[in-house]
Amino acid sequence: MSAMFYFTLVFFCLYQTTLCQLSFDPGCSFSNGQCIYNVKLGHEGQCDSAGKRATTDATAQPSTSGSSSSGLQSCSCKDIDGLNANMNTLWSSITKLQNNFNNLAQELNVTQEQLGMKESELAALLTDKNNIQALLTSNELLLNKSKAELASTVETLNKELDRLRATLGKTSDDLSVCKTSLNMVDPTHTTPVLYGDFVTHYCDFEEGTNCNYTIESCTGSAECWYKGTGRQNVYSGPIEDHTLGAPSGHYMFINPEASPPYHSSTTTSSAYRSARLTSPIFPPSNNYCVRFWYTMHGSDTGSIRVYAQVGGGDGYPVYTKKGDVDKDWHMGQIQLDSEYTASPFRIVFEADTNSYRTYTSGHDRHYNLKGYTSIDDVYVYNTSCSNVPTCPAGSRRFTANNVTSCYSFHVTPKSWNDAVKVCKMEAPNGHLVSVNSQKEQGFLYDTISNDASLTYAGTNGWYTSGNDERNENHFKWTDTGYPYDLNYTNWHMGQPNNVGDVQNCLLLQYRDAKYEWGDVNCADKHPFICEIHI
Ligand SMILES: *[C@@H]1O[C@H](CO)[C@@H](O)[C@H](O)[C@H]1NC(C)=O
Ligand SMILES: *[C@@H]1O[C@H](CO)[C@@H](O)[C@H](O)[C@H]1NC(C)=O
Ligand SMILES: *[C@@H]1O[C@H](CO)[C@@H](O)[C@H](O)[C@H]1NC(C)=O
Ligand SMILES: *[C@@H]1O[C@H](CO)[C@@H](O)[C@H](O)[C@H]1NC(C)=O
Ligand SMILES: *[C@@H]1O[C@H](CO)[C@@H](O)[C@H](O)[C@H]1NC(C)=O
Ligand SMILES: *[C@@H]1O[C@H](CO)[C@@H](O)[C@H](O)[C@H]1NC(C)=O
Ligand SMILES: [Ca+2]
Ligand SMILES: [Ca+2]
Repeated sequence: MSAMFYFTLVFFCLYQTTLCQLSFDPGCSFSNGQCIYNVKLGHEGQCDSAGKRATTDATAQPSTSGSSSSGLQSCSCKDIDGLNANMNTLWSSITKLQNNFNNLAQELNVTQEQLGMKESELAALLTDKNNIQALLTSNELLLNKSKAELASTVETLNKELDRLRATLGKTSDDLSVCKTSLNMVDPTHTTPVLYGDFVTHYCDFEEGTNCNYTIESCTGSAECWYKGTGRQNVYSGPIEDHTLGAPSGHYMFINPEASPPYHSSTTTSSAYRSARLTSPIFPPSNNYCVRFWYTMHGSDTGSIRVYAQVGGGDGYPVYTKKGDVDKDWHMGQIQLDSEYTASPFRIVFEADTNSYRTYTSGHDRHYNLKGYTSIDDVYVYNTSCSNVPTCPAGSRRFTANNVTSCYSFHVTPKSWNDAVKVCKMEAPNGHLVSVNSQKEQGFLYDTISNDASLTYAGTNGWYTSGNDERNENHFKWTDTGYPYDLNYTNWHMGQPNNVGDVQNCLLLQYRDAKYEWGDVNCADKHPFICEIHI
């Protein structure tokens, strides 16, 4: 019996905590599960009392504000600062609501699991069935009621978030119209961009189906795309795949060693072979944006050509890259207009090589096999490239050592590989966070400890991009696909310790020691932080 009462108490404490967190959310107060929302729209700015911009901001050009009467008549500097302040207020409200929402969603699940556990314990311990039944029913009623209230709070929050996003979108539009009409561009303030109604078809080539990309069959001496891990050849890139940046990640490459033709001379023109990797069919839209990562390295590197195949025909390439670049991963971007995208189409990645070997008196004399071309992490968006936001909604910006990034905190625990995938979906240059300085560590710690729901979610640590799968006890940051050494470190005493020989992932592990680091098993599930360099 005491077990059930204890549990009920715990449950209500959780529930109360949630309400408390929500009720000090500025602007949002709760009564009967209803969110009463009230945004205070700030109007502070840097304009003087006459409504002129009183700054030395070189990009605000007073001379052009006179000519702005040809644009928005009613738009003044004061309006801009007002809109700016409104937007920041809305934006921070959305972030808070989003965190509370995630927290609530998690608590609902935890509660259901706990209930199942305690019920079975009780059933085994107590013998008086009638009493138990009555007790269970009365507690179940209580719990059902609480669950329903939680569910309705979640729903209310969800609606509120949608409404705020819409308002923010509109304010953001107004601001940019206003700024454009005054010919003002402020490079230090980047308007948060909202996700539009586009979808992303993303392929990291980790699964066997290759996301329905097909490899042209290669017979005889034809060239072919292969799936690879790690480094194929000391003369060539890459050293790891682009997604995980670790030995278990995969990418596609053409293999000049597969069946290089024999040549009696060094004339390589007849050694030419090409290979194709063809996407599934994409449905029509006004525009498409394609982004992909490639390496091209080696003295005999050929080229990559990308086609947008409409009907049966290739047309001319929409993207071409030729020759030896280097061992690093680079991003290619293609903007496709409606001439290509008005009807269903496919994307074709074609790569070629001239590698060959010479043959003299029955012996292979020379292998000329230095021309690897690889691709990984292909993004196909059914909108134009300029519509795809650089940073996900709700992320936070921070600059340390001249590097600005946006960071998003994900409270639902995932394995390291699954967490990387979430970060990759956010942006082509997204990955788990790499903590490169004391400043960055401090920013992460401050952000988490200033937010009740992040503090609560991060009890058992946050994943970073640090990984030593390649070389035990040589942790590297993996965010670029070209793993690099930890310069700054912040290990907890006694860490890393590779307990059980299975700890290859770097966790911001010790909350009570300002998130000093430890190594853990990458299969363990933890909340995680994504970082996008901008
Ligand atoms: C609840 O748990 C189930 C199964 O564990 C999971 O599929 C689902 O996403 C969870 N829901 C939330 C809101 O966390
Ligand atoms: C509690 O909710 C469950 C599922 O919604 C339902 O099956 C059960 O009958 C409810 N219990 C009581 C006591 O109302
Ligand atoms: C992108 O595709 C999705 C799903 O097919 C569709 O709902 C959306 O309207 C499309 N967006 C554009 C801009 O075409
Ligand atoms: C691949 O094709 C199958 C069958 O048409 C479809 O169910 C699946 O969603 C596709 N996968 C991707 C990643 O497009
Ligand atoms: C940051 O960049 C500026 C201008 O490029 C340079 O003057 C400054 O030394 C850099 N600071 C650091 C810490 O690298
Ligand atoms: C590592 O840190 C030191 C000292 O902060 C700095 O001088 C050096 O440039 C850093 N190296 C890299 C590769 O960031
Ligand atoms: Ca990959
Ligand atoms: Ca450890």
